Amino acid sequence: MNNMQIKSLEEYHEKYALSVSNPEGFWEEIANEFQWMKKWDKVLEWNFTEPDIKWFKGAKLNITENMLDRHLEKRGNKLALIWEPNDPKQRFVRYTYRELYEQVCVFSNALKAQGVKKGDRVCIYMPMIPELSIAVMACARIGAIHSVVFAGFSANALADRIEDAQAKLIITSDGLNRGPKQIPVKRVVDEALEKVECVEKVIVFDCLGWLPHMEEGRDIWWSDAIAGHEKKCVPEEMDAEDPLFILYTSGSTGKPKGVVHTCGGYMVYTAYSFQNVYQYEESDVFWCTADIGWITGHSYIVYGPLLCGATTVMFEGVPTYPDAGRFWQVIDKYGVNQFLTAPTAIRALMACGDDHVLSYSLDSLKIIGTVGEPINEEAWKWYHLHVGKGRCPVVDNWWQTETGGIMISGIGNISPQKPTFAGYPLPGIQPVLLNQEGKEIEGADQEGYLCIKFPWPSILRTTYGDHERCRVTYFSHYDGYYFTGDGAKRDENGMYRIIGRIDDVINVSGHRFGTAEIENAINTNKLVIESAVVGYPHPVKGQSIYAFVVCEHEVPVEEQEFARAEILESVVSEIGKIAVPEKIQFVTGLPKTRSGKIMRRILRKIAEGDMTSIGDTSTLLDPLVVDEIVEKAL
Ligand code: 6R9
Repeated sequence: MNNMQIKSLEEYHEKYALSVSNPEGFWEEIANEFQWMKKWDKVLEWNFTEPDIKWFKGAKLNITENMLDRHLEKRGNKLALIWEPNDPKQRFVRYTYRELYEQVCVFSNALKAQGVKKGDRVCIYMPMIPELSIAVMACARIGAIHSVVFAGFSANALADRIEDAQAKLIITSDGLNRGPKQIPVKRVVDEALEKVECVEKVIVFDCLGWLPHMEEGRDIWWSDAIAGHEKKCVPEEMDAEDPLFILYTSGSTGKPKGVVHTCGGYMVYTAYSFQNVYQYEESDVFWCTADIGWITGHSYIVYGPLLCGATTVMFEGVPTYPDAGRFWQVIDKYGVNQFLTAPTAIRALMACGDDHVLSYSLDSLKIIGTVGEPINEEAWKWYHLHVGKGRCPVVDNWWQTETGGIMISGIGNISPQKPTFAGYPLPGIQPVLLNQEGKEIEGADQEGYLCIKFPWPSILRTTYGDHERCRVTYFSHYDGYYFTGDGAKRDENGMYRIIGRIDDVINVSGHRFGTAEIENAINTNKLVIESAVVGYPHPVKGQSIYAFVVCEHEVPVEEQEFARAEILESVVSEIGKIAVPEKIQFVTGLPKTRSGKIMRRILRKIAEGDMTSIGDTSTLLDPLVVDEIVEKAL
């Protein structure tokens, strides 16, 4: 996809200006680089009121034809996917484009044989193994809508997502490897399936040889499901605006929402952003360490790289197993040229000492990226110096599940870098800073709510099954703008720095959780009457969770350890280990306004240990509770 690659800063500015003055012309030229079964009647039709956004209206395509078939002639023998197992002693697996194409076709046929049709929802709950990518693409090939659920979510969280999407089939495995541990997966699916009724079939990949319970008539082994199927499968003709996938993400209220992305726009934007931000060249090897359970894995392990004919690395393990040099060892092993990871991983590895990184050459690296949360200056500098050896640009990728692809970021070695600043918007992206009244803030050195005022091809189209929720969450805060939920700052050169969430979303190790979601989980515990959770700064995780909990009876000190364990168990069971609070403080009441609203601002200050700036508490229903909470703060 070299034709759409920006090659200089000057060209970036030109392209950016064009994308604003003539967005339709700009995107049409890029869209022409892809293979369409039928081209569009209209490039863009939109309003942010309903919202109703259509890119490439009337066009027909199949995204996998663009990821696989299209490359066969030129890149049939090129490596498409390199899989690095959890255990470095185990053999790695490689797929050429032809092999991947064949595997996807076989599994597409297998899904069809299980009765999956265009428009059906398929839930994928799997470890980071090649079959996960194959399953994702097979769904896309036959027009089934995939909903990948991160395999660290609990049975309850999985059941909610299956139910919401009304998934008909689940693809899973017996268990998974995670560093030194092996974790059951099928058992979680079985438990989730006790709570839902829509699922007809479960395909199970044998990852660990565990022989889990197989429900007669419902569960089928992957190897049996694919047996005898052809290595060819005609790709389903999809409308550009047909849904491609659903991905659940947390917001400030209620249960996680199913963000819906569509075929045409998502294809164009993930490829465009990948090609540009990472300046991918034909022989490069690209590695993104995310899990495919999150949007970063969707867009920059599977879709973006394969659309661009790249070699993409997929890693099953964790950064610190068998030791803190694992990432660097893998980079040297495959000659990785572009590397993308999260600030939390950088900080964790930084804390393990420089020796682990200094013993690897990392000569192949050209560009290193960071994504998922704000990166602090110290981590940025360490990454640049020790991983990038002072010569690789750090591209800080700001974006969201809802945006589908990278929105604000450095572009390879082309645009300027400034630690902690994500940088300039990509062409086609029109960010603005709004003040509380919703007025655009102009000029340099300003801070405000980050919103986007014009659609780009991979903007979310709806939240599954509840369009009104999409409107209220993203398009109703400020008329005519997409609301990101982030606060940002713009410097004198127009570069953006993302400050963090301004809503009730906590970002723990790059994972998003809503405060309400965690509170609901805590409140399921029978000891608990009510709770309030807030985020506070954590040296490795970015943010950590602090829970203030009111119990039915005051919990004596000697019983607190037990009660804490019980509450943690509730969170593990409702959401998963990834969402457990670091601190739980038992309190007799929460600071509330007279109208009963919890004053999180005060609790945040207490969690941060900043007792001097708690501010005015006189409007509270019972100001005395604050004194008590402060006194016993953890
Ligand atoms: C891609 C992804 C989105 C939220 C987003 C913001 C935070 C992501 C960031 C960043 C600062 C970056 N975020 N990237 N903050 N700098 N480079 O992470 O999607 O899981 O939906 O999270 O993460 O707060 O609003 P998602």
